[in-house]
Amino acid sequence: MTTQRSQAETQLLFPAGFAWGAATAAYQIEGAVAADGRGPSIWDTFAHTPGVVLGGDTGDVAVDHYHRFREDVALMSSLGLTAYRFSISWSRVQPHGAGPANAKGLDFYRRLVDALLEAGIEPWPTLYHWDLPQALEDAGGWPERDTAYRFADYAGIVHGALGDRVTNLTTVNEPWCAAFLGYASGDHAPGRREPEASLRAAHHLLLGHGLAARALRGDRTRVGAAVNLYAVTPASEADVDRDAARRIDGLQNRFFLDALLRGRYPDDVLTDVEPYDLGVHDGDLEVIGGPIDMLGVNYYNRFIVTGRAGAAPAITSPFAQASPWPGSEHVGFVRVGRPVTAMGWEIDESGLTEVLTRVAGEYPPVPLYVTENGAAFDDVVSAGGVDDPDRVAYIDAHLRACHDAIGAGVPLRGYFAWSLMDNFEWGWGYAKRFGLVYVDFATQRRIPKSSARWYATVIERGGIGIGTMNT
Ligand code: IFM
Repeated sequence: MTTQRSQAETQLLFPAGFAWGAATAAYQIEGAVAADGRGPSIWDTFAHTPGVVLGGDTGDVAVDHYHRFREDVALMSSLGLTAYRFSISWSRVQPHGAGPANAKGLDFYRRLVDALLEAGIEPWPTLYHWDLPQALEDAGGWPERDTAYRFADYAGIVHGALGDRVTNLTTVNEPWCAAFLGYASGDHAPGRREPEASLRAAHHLLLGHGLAARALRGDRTRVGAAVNLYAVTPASEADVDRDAARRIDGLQNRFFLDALLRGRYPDDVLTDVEPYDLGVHDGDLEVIGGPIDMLGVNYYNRFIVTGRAGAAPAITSPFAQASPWPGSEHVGFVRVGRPVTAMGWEIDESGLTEVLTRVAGEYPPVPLYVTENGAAFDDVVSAGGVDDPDRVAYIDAHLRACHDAIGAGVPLRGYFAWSLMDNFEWGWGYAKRFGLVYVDFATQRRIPKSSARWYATVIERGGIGIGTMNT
């Protein structure tokens, strides 16, 4: 009894039933891009374009999860994960983005889901993590309204195949990135630099979410979306900086939150992007703002912004040339000297508490999950192992931030570390390692880092130690 009490007193415990997970995405891990009838996606095309991905890397092989998923599920099991968030490759399921399902593609996800369930790990599939079938991009991509309807059809196919064994289904992951890195800055596939198209893409991604959510919600299926939110702070109290913060908060956070949770776009953001036509039809926002069962929050860092000329752009790609903020291209991003990850992103866990309490405090109630949070560091193998104390410290600090949010009344129900294992980090190729598990990309050998062992202890104890990092 005494032992139990003293253990509880020295730990920050999370609520019973809290989901302890890790996350990945299809193009970043699966490889096998031509296997079993998979069609090309915009990321296949983009990654094979010279000069857009560091080192000319592609996801052709990635970490070969398509062939090694059983080994990977065993790894998850050894960490004690209770949930695993992954994405489904649309072009495995519908090679050309429309028409009948490719049975072999669906079978892969059936096998994966079954393996997870057998291991006692809850599958959390995401339907769209940026890999639009190339055929749909050829027809105009997300800026075309029809893509939203094609997405809803695809969602129905996946639900038909997996709906009997999957409870939590996420529609779109980080629609901000898909829209604005894909169609405004061109840092991501399909690499277009067309501000109006990017705004239409954002609207149609949300519409696709809404159409899918309306069709799939049911007794068994809980549907939500995952948005990447940032704490946004003006670099100074000057009007020009406060306006910059309003703009970035508007397009990065409120555009998506207001649409999903209130069924409207913020007036000030619509004014900021006034010259552009988003292609909104009557009734769209009712569809987008229809009920959801949970909201995923992806959090990495805080933006400190200025409207003054001469500040640096945000770090969105090694080759960044254009702004991903249409209508607010002048805004600059400032560093304040905090420690950075290998991405150059300053670490600020207080921003996570801030965004979670903001969503819970300012919007209609919805269960929240941190669906991504983690850090890249320059990990090295030494004596057969990988010691990554910086990642342990990062996740420890962010879990404390989650605990603070729960203490403040936020209905936070789970946490997914990004990422389960090292993988293809988009424009950075294989140069940035976010994994709890190290992958030797030449041999595909998986080596759990010390952060993986530490996270396993956290999961086992249901919380983190006060004043220590439970190592
Ligand atoms: O790797 C990405 C992921 O695909 C989406 N969210 C951010 C991660 C780190 O950049």
